[in-house]
Amino acid sequence: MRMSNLQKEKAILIGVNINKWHNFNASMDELKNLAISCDYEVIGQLEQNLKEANRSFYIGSGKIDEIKALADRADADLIIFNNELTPSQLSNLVKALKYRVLDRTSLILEIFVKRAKTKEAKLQVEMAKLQYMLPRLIGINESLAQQKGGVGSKTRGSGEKALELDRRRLERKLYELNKELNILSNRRTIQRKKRSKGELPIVALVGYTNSGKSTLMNTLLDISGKPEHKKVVEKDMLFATLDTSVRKIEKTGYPAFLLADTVGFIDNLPHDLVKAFRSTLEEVRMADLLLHIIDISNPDYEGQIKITENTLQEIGAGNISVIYVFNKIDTESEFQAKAVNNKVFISARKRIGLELLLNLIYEELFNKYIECLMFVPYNQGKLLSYLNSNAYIKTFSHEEKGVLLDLRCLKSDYKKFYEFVYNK
Ligand SMILES: Nc1nc2c(ncn2[C@@H]2O[C@H](COP(=O)(O)OP(=O)(O)OP(=O)(O)O)[C@@H](O)[C@H]2O)c(=O)[nH]1
Ligand SMILES: [Mg+2]
Repeated sequence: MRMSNLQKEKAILIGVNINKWHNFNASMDELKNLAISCDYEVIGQLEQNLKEANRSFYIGSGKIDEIKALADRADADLIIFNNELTPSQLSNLVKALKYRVLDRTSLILEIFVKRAKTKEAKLQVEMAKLQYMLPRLIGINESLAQQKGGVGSKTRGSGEKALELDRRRLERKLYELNKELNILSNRRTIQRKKRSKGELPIVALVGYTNSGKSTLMNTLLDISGKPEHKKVVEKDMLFATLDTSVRKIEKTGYPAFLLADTVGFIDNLPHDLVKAFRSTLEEVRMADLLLHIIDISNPDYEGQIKITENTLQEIGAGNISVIYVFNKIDTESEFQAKAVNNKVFISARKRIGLELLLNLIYEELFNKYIECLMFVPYNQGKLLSYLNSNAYIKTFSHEEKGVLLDLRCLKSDYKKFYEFVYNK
């Protein structure tokens, strides 16, 4: 641990390229960005090509001395592996290297721990971390217990007992966290129900981390004249957003909709994390429409599209309609603002192509809608207030026996209230 907060901890990155994986270089670049996002200084990198991973160390055992020499020379604080290590690989590496070792998953978890702000996000992250750490802690403790006690020695029993206590304590903690999360998740469901009474359609921003979801949210908030404090955090950093924020987008002359900004996805997003974020990702599952944001300045954006699509499947949002938003066209001269079917090319930061995007959104959301005149008698107060909150009323006039409304409403409502439709 460094004395000063100003001095960053120094990390060495290790990558094992198994079977000439075509995406290896991109994934090492991403690991570097993850480390920087986690506030480490990357001071060295070591790679090895292998046909298959080494069972004890993941990397070939011959490389261990090389890593150690590199770390000693560079005065490193920790070593980060670009893959998930098994509990035994992790404990073997810690023993052999005598450095702190992180794998890709625990690095991502560490970023989430640092970034989580709301109580729910904090609990979700803690839970994911515990789930991931549980078998690994036990692996490390087990070897410690054996070292202390020695096989067949008298003290062996007490080591095992401590281990069992540890396991129980962690399991108990997991149980408590789960209970607390359920309470929060129920509260969120109630909030969502309240919101859905208003029946405003929900559009969710989804996509790879750093693709520009939050920037687009802020740009759309600006366009609809929302004050600064409604804005969300946008940053050139992986996993800038962890919490779902929902905002109302209202552009003059258009019906309102809700827009949800959510946590970004990444290759090999730890499974426990996806599970733990289930309730915050509920906003995505409940959405009427997804805006899949793609960063076209990233050389591997096609791979990122696939990863996002797979993750959407995994969280149960695979069947929702999607608009593919190719973002950051300002960075590549070959792209121009255009919309083709359900694809649109924009720049959220430079505000290029936003009208095209909005038109697509409105078309997708409101082609389920119909424009008509309705005449609602004064004794139908309930219907009037229903339409007030569920339809977009363009104009209305008070007549002798009721209100004449010029509106846009759901086609299903049109059918339901057909007897009140004025211009059949
Ligand atoms: N050049 C350019 N940069 C952009 C554009 N849109 C967003 N960015 C930049 O991309 C970086 C990431 O933007 P965010 O909006 O934070 O991305 P995000 O998808 O919300 O990221 P996470 O919350 O980490 O998942 C920021 O530095 C933005 O300024 C764009 O249209 N053009
Ligand atoms: Mg964001």
